[in-house]
Amino acid sequence: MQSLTIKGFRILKGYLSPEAQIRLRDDLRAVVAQAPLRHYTTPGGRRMSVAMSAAGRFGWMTDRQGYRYSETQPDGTPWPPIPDSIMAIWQAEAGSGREPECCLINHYAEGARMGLHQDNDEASFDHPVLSVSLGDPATFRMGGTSRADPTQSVLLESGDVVIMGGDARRAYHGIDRIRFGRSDLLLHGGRINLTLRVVT
Ligand code: MD3
Ligand code: FE
Repeated sequence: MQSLTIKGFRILKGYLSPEAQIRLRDDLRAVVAQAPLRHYTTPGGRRMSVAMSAAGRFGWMTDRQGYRYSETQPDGTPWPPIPDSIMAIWQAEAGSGREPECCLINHYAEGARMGLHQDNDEASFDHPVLSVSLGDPATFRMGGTSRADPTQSVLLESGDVVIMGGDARRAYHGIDRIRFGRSDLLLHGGRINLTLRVVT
C-alpha cells in the first residue's frame, strides 16, 4: 500500500475481526429493514449508482431540490438509531468530544462508483469523518483540497476503518470501482461503506 501524505488521513487495516464484521452486517440488516437502501437522484437529474440509507438523527439525501441532511426519510419516517456496535468504533477511534449524528450507509453493487467530491454539507469541517468498509474491496481515490490536485489510490477491504480529520477532512475523494465477488460477507455481494459524521 502507498502511504498518503495528506495530514489527518488515518487507515486502520483489518480493524474489525471476521466476527465483528458479521455482527455489524447483522446490525445493519436490522437498520435497512427500517430504512431501505435507496438510489437518490442528484439535483442535476442523474440516478446515483450507489444505494444509500442512514441511521441516527440525520440522514444525507439528494433529490431535484438539492443535497442535504434530513431528519426524515423520503417517506416521512425518522431514521433508526445508530447501532451500539457502530457507535463503539467512533468512541474508540474518532478522538472527538462530539457524538456522530449520522451514520450514512452506502451500498455498492457491481459497477457502482462514486465520483470525486468533497463532503461539505456538514456545518463544520472541524469534526472527523470515520468510515468502515464491509464486503468487496474497492479502490478509494483521494486528492487534495482542490479538485485539480493530484490523487492517490488506496485499496479498502472488508474490516478496514479510515478516519479523516484535519486537512484530510476537506480532501476530494471518491470510489473508482469495486472488485465485485471477492467477499462472501454480504448476501447479495458488493460493498457497504459506513460513514459516521457530526452534522450540526
Ligand atoms: C475523505 N464514501 O459517503 S469513505 C461518502 O467508500 C464517501 O463510500 C466513500 O465518500 C465510500 O461521502 C468513501 C472514506 C471517506 C469518507 C469521508 C471523507 C473519505 C473522506 C470525508 C472527507 C475526506
Ligand atoms: Fe465523501
